[in-house]
Amino acid sequence: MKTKHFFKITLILLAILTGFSSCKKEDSQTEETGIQESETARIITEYIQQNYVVSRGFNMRSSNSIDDLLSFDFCFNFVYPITLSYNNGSIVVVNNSNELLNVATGMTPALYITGIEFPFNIQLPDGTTQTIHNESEFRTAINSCDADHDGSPNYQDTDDDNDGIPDTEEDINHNGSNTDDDTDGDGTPNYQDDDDDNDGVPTADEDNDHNGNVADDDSDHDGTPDYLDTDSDNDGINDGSDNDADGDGVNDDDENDDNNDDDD
Ligand SMILES: [Ca+2]
Ligand SMILES: [Ca+2]
Ligand SMILES: [Ca+2]
Ligand SMILES: [Ca+2]
Repeated sequence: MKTKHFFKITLILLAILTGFSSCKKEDSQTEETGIQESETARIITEYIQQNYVVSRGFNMRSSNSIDDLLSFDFCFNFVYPITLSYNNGSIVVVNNSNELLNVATGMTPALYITGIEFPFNIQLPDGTTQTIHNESEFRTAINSCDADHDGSPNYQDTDDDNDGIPDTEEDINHNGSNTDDDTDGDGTPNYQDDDDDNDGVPTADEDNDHNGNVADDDSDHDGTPDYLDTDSDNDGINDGSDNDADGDGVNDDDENDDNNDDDD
C-alpha cells in the first residue's frame, strides 16, 4: 500500500511539474504562436488611416484624438502593448495609441496590417477590461458597437445616431473630426447624440418645416439651426418645456399646425 501511495504522489507531482513547464513554454512562445490573421485588425487600422487624412490640413496626430476615435466608433481602446503583423509577415509591437496611428497612416497598398497577437485586452467605455481571445470575439466587439441600435455598427453607419444628419455633416467646427463636436457638452459627440442640443426634443423631431432636412430649420433666424438651439423660438423658454414653441399665444396643444412654427 505504501509503495502504491508513494507512486501515486510521484505521478501527481510529475503531472504538476509537466503542466508548469508547458505553461512556461507557452508563455515564452506566445509572440510566435499567438499571431493570427485578423480581418478586424485590418478593418480598424484602415479605418484609422481613412479618418486621419493629413491632406485635410488638420493635425490629428494626438493620442487623445485617436483614443476618442476608437472609443466612439469601436466602443473600446486597446490596452497596450499589442502586437500586429503585416501582410509580408513582419511584426510590429505597438506600445501606445500614437504608435498605432503611425502604423495605420504608414500603411500602403502593398504593406498593410493583416493580423494581431491573441489574446489581448481592451478597455470598454465603462472602464472595465475585456480579454479578446480570438478573431471571432474581436469581430463581435466592433460589430456590437452600435449607438443607434439599427444593426449597422458605428464604423459602417453613415448616420450613427439615426437623427437624419449624416455623420459627415455633424462636424460642426469643420476640423475634419467628429469626435470633438459636442454642442450640449454632455460627453456624447453630436454624431452619436440623438438630441444634439439636449433640449428634450430629439434632433430627428426638430425638422420644423417637415421637408426632411433637419439642418435647414432656424425658427428664430439667429443662425443656429433649431436642432442645435435649445431655444428655437428665442422666447427665453427652453424648447423642452416650451408649451408655445412659436410664441404666437396659442398653446402648442391647441395649434392646428402641428409644426408649431412662426408661420402660424
Ligand atoms: Ca448604427
Ligand atoms: Ca447623425
Ligand atoms: Ca452631446
Ligand atoms: Ca434637440
